[in-house]
Amino acid sequence: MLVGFIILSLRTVAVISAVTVLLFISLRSVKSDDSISKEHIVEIRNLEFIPKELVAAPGDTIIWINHDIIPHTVTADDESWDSDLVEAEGQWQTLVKANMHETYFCRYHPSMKAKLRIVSR
Ligand SMILES: [Cu+2]
Repeated sequence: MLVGFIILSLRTVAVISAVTVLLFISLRSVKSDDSISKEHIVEIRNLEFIPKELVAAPGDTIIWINHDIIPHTVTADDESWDSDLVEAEGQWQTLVKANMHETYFCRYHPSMKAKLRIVSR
């Protein structure tokens, strides 16, 4: 009888612990979606920025990786931000700001155009 009660209690404790852990994990993942900044990759291939439009939030980091065999730049249309030269297989990154100019191009190849869409998270 006592042994049965102890086993039942242990099972109850185990179930409660498992539920608590699951709840903690799910709360953490909800929180991470809200507050943890993200890292985005924009690839440069064949004279194109991929993706052409990237949605990002202030505090996120965007990394441009140049997979072409020639250098490019990542330059805001109003020139308020600029990577300068990004060598072949080189990369450049910047921190997203709320008031950042959203359209950009390459100084060497003005037909290379892309945009950011900055949203608050
Ligand atoms: Cu270019």
